[in-house]
Amino acid sequence: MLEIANGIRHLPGYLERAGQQSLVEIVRGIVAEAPLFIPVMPGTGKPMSVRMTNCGPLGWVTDKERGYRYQATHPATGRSWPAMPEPLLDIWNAVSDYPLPPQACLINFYSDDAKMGLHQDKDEQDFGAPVVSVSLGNSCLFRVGGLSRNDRTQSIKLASGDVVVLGGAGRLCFHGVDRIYPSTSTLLKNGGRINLTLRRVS
Ligand SMILES: O=C(O)CCC(=O)C(=O)O
Ligand SMILES: [Mn+2]
Repeated sequence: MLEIANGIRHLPGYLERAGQQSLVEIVRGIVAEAPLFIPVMPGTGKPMSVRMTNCGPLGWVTDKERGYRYQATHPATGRSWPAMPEPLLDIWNAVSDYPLPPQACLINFYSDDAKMGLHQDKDEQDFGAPVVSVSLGNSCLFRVGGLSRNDRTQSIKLASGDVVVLGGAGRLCFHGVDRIYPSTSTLLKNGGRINLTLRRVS
């Protein structure tokens, strides 16, 4: 376990290969029920480069008109999100140090040229619970800063099977994904990276 900054923990290789493979199978099942959508920026409608879906009681969605929010149904199908799978609850229970289960798991699909700009996770009401993130597939360069956008940042590589916990004073730190490193993992047949973020919402 590496403490990157106040309350931000990096657990390299938390999941071994078999655990990573079974999560990928689970994610495929979720995507079959709850298809990936392309999120857009509120206001401008500019598409992000990641594709997303969710599982659990609530899912994070965004559109031009209504912006970032959590809702119980898929924006395109109108159906409830698939259930939170047991292996993700196990990870949360092991690393979150929080008494209640996660309410949302956002599933991000990065193609090898996708990235995610520096942002805070602040669409939740409960900042007492950490955000727990699981990386699968190709490695990425993850950037993490402080509580204001202009604070100094540091960058770490996240590899397949790594877990990151944004908790405590680090819960609201700015973070983002600057780049994906192609061909750094054989987990996903078509390359790219999957990131799962477990969150408490309310
Ligand atoms: O892909 C990652 O490692 C981070 C994802 C993230 O920050 C988010 O979905 O809010
Ligand atoms: Mn985030």
